[in-house]
Amino acid sequence: MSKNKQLDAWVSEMATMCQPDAVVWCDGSSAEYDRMLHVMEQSGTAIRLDEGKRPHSIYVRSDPADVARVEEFTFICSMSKDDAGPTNNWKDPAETKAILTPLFTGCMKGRTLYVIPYSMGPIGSPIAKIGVELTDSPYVVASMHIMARVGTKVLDVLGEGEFVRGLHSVGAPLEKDGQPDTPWPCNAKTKYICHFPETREIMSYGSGYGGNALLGKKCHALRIASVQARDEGWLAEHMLILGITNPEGVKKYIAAAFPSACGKTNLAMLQPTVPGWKIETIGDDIAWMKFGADGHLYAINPEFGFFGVAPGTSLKSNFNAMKAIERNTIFTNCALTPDRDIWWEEMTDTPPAELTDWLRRPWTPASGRKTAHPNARFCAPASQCPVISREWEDPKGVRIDAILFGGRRATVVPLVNEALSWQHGTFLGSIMSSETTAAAAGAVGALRFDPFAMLPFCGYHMGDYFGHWLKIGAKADPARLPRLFNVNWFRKGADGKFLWPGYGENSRVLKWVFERVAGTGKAVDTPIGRLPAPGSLDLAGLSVPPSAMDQVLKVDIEAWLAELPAVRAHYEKFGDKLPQGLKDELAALEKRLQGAGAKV
Ligand code: SAT
Ligand code: MN
Repeated sequence: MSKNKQLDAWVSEMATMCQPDAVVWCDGSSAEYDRMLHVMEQSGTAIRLDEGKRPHSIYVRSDPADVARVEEFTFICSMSKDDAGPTNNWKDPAETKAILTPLFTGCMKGRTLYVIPYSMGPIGSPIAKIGVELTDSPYVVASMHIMARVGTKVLDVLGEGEFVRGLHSVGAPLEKDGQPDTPWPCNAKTKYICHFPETREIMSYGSGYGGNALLGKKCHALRIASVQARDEGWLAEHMLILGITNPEGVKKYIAAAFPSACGKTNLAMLQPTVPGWKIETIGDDIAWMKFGADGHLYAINPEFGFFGVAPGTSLKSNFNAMKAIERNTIFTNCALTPDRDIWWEEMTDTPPAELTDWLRRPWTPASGRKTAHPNARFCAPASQCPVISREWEDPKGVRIDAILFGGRRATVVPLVNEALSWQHGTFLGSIMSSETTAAAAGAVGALRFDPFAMLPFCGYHMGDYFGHWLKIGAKADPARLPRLFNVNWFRKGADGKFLWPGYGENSRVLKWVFERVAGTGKAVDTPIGRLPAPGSLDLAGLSVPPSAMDQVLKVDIEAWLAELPAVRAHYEKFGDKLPQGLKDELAALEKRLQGAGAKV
């Protein structure tokens, strides 16, 4: 029970429909978290890791059919189909409820319904928003404890106020008394991740994994919040936030949009190779940005933890993440060592001699297959990151001076490119493309347009979303807006190898971005934007040969011209919702490229 009549009425209505054995209101205490771990151990969902090696941490393996977000079964159920736009699956809200009601009826039999009040953002921050997730999964309860601020303190702030309603079920009722549970209950046949933007509701059925089930994250903080942001004049974005301090002690904040599993967590925590510079983390996945009274954009990280991709994470690639996951962490779909610790590809140079893989099979380095699922995850409190910024919980947020857009592009897109204006930067964000990763079910490595890294997360018509970005720019003082950049760490040479070492060396690019914002960095104009002037990118001590640097920074006119038909086809999808400003930018780019092409 709460002080909020609407909340109480909704919980009792949902409980009547779902028919759980019990309803538990989560208080957010550490005793409650421990109870959830215990429940998971008892049911076979989790194995407690060795207390000496990985204190207070558990290891979970999901059903092999429930390992990633399911974009195919993710729906935006706006009143009008047009509002969902061409990049979302749309379903009529009434018809969807007619499909979901029978599925949810009795779906929690034999289980407990947990009521999780959560705040996305520091509790009481003017940028934060409150939601309530109802779930029958103890794994979700424990993960939400890490990923959001949860419990009674949220209800105290909520009072009689509005909240986002999220109903989640694994869709696996225990019909008969004493029916044994499976280690990872889910519904192998039916999954629906549905969003009702007008009524600020989420209904998620059949999956217990990540973004499908932790409703505060992608469903609320991006899909529903993007609609709220459109209506209220702010930005809800798939971006990390970092602080960067130069040797003189001047600190600036940068937000950066990259698709899932493209290195946001690594960039947010990177250890700079440039002497004297410092990077600190504010967030690794989501940024909510609002204008402050001074006309600048201020960002908060609405989350409380990291839900990061495990494989590839090592002391070399992300020292700070490895430190953050030393304790109090939930690991999913990694491999298990004989002494009850976890391992995944590239965690150490030499794999352990023996493991149990994520599919519970014995594994040795000779097995010839991966031991962790490529989308295996760690879920750890953000406060455990050694370089978490002092300001990360500042309710007013941090002032953003630069925004980066980046994808995985083996060709065409150079290491860094500064937009000529906010409109041009919006254009660069809108034509972002990236090779797909294991974060979503489906093919890996296929090139797709992923505007602003929001393709799976924008809760409304992407053409209107572009228009919203342009409006944000138009209403601001250009001198106070963040500068916009495009980056690409993933360009490859003719031999198929990465040209740029990435990781800590990306600090060289961040330094140039910092200096551009500070007014000291030099750039040259090219047809696609402003690239570092010769000598302005700090390459001291870097072992990349000059020929590779030329390639990584190359503006390949022919390749850009060859890309334009695909850009045009991408734009055609948005019909008359494509803002004129972006049509103008495309025409201007084409003209500049043709002019440059004619000169060579
Ligand atoms: O599964 S999540 O959506 O939380 C992770 C991701 O795809 O970014
Ligand atoms: Mn993400």
